[in-house]
Amino acid sequence: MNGAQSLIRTLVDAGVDVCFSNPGTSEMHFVAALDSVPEMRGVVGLFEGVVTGAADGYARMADKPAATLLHLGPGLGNGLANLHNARRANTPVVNIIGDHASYHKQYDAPLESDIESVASSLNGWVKRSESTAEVGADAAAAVAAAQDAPGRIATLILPADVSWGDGGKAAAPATLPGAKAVEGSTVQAIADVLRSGESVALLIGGRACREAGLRATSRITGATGAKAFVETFPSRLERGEGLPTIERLGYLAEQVTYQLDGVKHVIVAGTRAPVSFFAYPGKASDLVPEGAKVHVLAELDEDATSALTELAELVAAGTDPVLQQAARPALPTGALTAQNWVDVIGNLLPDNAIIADEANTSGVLLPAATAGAPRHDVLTLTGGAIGYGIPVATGAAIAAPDRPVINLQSDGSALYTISGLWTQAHENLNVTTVLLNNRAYAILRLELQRVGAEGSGPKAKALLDLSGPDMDFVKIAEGLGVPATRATTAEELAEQFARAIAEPGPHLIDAIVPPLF
Ligand SMILES: Cc1ncc(C[n+]2csc(CCOP(=O)(O)OP(=O)(O)O)c2C)c(N)n1
Repeated sequence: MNGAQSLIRTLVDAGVDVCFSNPGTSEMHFVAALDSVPEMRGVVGLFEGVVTGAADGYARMADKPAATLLHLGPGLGNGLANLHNARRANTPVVNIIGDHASYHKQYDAPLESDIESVASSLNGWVKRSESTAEVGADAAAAVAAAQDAPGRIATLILPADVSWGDGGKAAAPATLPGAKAVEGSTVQAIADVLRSGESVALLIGGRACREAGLRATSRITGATGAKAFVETFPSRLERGEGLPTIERLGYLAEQVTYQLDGVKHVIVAGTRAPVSFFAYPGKASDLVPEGAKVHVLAELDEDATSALTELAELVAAGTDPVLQQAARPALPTGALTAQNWVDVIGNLLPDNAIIADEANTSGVLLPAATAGAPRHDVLTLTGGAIGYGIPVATGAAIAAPDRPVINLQSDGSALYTISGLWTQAHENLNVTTVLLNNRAYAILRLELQRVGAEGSGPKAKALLDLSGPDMDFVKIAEGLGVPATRATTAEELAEQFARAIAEPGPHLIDAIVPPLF
């Protein structure tokens, strides 16, 4: 066995059997080794941001990491923004980064770069494999590091000679300790806070945004009168009919200030106390109401779901969760607006859908329109680095081939990683992209006002305008192999969306919507 074969064998034995790849010469032995370990599925992405975002979407749905295969420092650098989003989602990812053969590095050939420096910005686990005999053990350690609670980016740097050398040994998977349990005394202390009679807000995140955590949270609020919120950008939120509907904390600081008005205690479980997404002149960065105390029920690496369930037993024994009833908006009519396009989605969302939400400003009314739709998962932009939607939808569709994936996708963000559509076509994935084409960086028009940037004029406006030429996403999608149609009215969107979800394979609908700002 050569090093590459031992690496892939070890990954597969540890359950990592999908590798999103954009390889180069230094990774050719890894590419060749795919044929000797048939259990590993290689999926090509045409830009590294697609590769890394797909690995994020995959792991959010599969609850286990995918591998990425990237080409030296520049390949990793191209993939960095979506690895950043994965890091903020606490998604486990195993990066395999090819490097020059060890004896070649001294020559400072054109692709020579400081891979460790690029990788270290991800605050995860980084290792360079020093010998062929060690690659298997390094790979097992990488998978374990990626899955160490709450999940992180593990990067294994693989020199070409280590990869092609003989004497590779596959390693057995490491045992994973799982999330740490919260001390009983902590749960007791939080129960006392809830019984204090003062106003309490419970903020949940991470794994607690799935059914068990949501049910416990609903019981707690029902029994104690506490408010509850889901963190602003959850990595995966389960919602819809039959689940408790817990409001998300807003994106704008003003919304959060309103949501937490009068609160004296903020309890966090699997997330952190709220902060403003950006600083604004004269406005607070810390969004915990003045004078309120923050109490940690569960840190990010602790089992927030079990802690919430134990807390519910203490303060809400005999109280059932409040479950969302089925409720869909009526099918609307007329030229597309911010309200009617979400109503179309709410009306037609298929059972058991996965929504990759990068609708940005066009999606402000989406949560209300889909609250009573059939049960679904929502994946959100955890790290604020745009261009995540198409890749994450791609990875989610590979993780969950039997579920319809709906990518609600703003135009500006789509263009960062638009080539991911080709991967969807190449793999024949069931992804329906509704492309919210507002021909603008609309959020930045709002932000331009909010940061108080005085005196902006036509030159500033021009930087935030995506019209002239107007982009034709039907042609772009078709050129990348994805069948596409254009909708300008709610009726057209409804007809095209119903058809797209009924047909296997990817589809894109270029939905022409007015910019909100
Ligand atoms: C990687 C990255 N680059 C740039 C930005 C800054 N940025 C934030 S929103 C935005 C424009 C978003 O436009 P679009 O996706 O069309 O959504 P809209 O605001 O129109 O709803 C940009 C460029 C970012 N967040 N991340």
